[in-house]
Amino acid sequence: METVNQLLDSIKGVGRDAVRGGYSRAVYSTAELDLRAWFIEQALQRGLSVETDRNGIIWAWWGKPQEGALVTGSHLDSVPGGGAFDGPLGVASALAAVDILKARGTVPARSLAITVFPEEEGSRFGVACLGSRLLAGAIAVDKARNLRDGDGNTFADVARTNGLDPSHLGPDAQALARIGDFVELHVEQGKGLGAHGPAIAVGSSILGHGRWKLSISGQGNHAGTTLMADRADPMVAAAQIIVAVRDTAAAQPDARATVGRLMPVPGGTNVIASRVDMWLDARHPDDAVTARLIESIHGTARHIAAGEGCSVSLTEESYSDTVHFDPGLSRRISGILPDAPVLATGAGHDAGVLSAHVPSAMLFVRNPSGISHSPEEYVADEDANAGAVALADVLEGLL
Ligand code: HGY
Ligand code: MN
Ligand code: MN
Repeated sequence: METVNQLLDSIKGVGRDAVRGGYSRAVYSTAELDLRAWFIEQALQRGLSVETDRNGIIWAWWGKPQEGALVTGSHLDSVPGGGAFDGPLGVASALAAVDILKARGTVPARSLAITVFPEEEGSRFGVACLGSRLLAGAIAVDKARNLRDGDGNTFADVARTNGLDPSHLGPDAQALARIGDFVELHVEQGKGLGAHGPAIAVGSSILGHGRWKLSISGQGNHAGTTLMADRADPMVAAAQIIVAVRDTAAAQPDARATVGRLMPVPGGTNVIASRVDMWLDARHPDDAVTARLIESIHGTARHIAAGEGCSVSLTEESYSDTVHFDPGLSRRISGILPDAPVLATGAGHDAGVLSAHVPSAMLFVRNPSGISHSPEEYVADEDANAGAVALADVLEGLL
């Protein structure tokens, strides 16, 4: 029986990013397609029956596909330069948990499925949890179809290239009805599980979070012939806005706001940019506070832009309310794992999207540094194996 880290070792060469470090496994990239093939092979080796639904979600069934099944799973796509565990840990742990249950001679009273959701990170098409949002009807299908990646490919075209029919993307009540309970195991992306004590926690809530695009327009010009007094440089405005984002969030307890992605247009060394696009990620437990935060940032950005002779537009790209996991399911899981503390998370997950529709819960596995979305993300062997055993115990208790 392979351990979780042995399973992860078998994919450790897939999608390595020599420039950024870590892994870049964008949805439907060669790397993520290789991971999908790996998962399907692993599932078939365990005698699971595998299907990919019309939204590109992979379902590996122990028992026949049926309504009200017990489902566990996560994602295989990553952020650019991400770690080895965010997503794949949940998928590998689900495979290892099936091995453990089979070794125990468990006979499921209801079917069990392992799911792999596409585009959880939203790294290619900009909307996080795109697969589970499509399944649950949590995104307008036309908006999803017309999402574009950095090369201008629409999601519809990429989905078609990967065997899906874009006209069939969207809410799938039949597939959703197959989820009686959903449990996602995930690497902890914070410091809630300290270096000592329990290695596994039960999730309680997910911080509300959203993504906004800010476009700052100025006057493109020549870097050498344009006097400093004659400039309307959107990069200078952007720099001030980014600091203002930091200051605004820092002044609001529990708020987080990040600009991790910025794109000057045209982006030449000897060119004053004509426009700067940048993306804001903002989060707070209270959705109304997040809304006020964005309003404040937008007002400050307009003021800064005007001071630089520029203008700014702000567009919301996605938003997820704060999620509280199903209390009944979480209580049952805490009953199965009495030593596991209960932890809130600041990271979004497919379990969060599903929780509006089906009873959902999460397990977190210790990440000693708490660093994530970075090559330094780490889970020790013994904690990864403890996670698989905990997941097996939870699945056995819920089957
Ligand atoms: O951004 C998030 O919180 C998650 O990792 N997609
Ligand atoms: Mn992530
Ligand atoms: Mn994740």
